[in-house]
Amino acid sequence: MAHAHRPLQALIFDVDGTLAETEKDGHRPAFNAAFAEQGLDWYWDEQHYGDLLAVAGGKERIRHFVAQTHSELLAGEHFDALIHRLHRQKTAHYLARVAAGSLPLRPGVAETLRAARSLGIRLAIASTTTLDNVHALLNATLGPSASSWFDVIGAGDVVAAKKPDPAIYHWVLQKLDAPKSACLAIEDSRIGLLAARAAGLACLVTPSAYSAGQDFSDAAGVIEDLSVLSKTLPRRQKQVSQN
Ligand code: XBP
Ligand code: MG
Repeated sequence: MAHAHRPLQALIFDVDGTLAETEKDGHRPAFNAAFAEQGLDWYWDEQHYGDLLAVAGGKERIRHFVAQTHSELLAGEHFDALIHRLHRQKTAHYLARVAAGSLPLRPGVAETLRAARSLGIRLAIASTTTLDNVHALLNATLGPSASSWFDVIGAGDVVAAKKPDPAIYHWVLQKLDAPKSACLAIEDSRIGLLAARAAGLACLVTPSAYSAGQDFSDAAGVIEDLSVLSKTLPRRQKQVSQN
């Protein structure tokens, strides 16, 4: 049975891969710089990093890598402290890259955000990455007030389980206080799509460099970039999800 059509009230954006291509030249080199700083000879090349993206969350990703390649370290007394130290350093390197302006927004992102604001469609973020990273990216690409465009920013460790777990979407939906059927999630990856769908949201996918070719059969639509969305937003505002 088709559900009632509701006007679109809110867009909920993923960050990495969706707003900007942050993984290959942002997060990946930041992890490598942190490894080097700790005197570790670990290095994630572009291809290997693509495989590691199956695990969302930087700390979780490092842990997964260690389990695969240096499992003897896992039981070490100081292992958790090492993960946290590495991740703190990684975040500092990532923030420096963002502040340097090396990570531009993907096509159509700024236009979509502006179109939504002028139509009175609310904005939110549901990301796996660290909260500071989200603020820094918005600040560097859209100006110092851009974080305030978003009614809710859900990020990082605010929930215990990362995507594909729907926890971050549940958290954002609760704060947004809008019916799910009036919200649209925007993701670039299969794990993001799974998280949004498991929270009961319609999800539009804009595949990124690493996620191209993944299975998006459960998406409300697949678009090359958000330029299309910025143009169709007025129409979508009248007619949202059919699921
Ligand atoms: C993308 C991720 C993140 C980043 C690393 O999240 O999987 O883990 O690669 O971020 P999303 P942290 O697509 O949901 O924005 O190191 O800060 O965890
Ligand atoms: Mg993503």
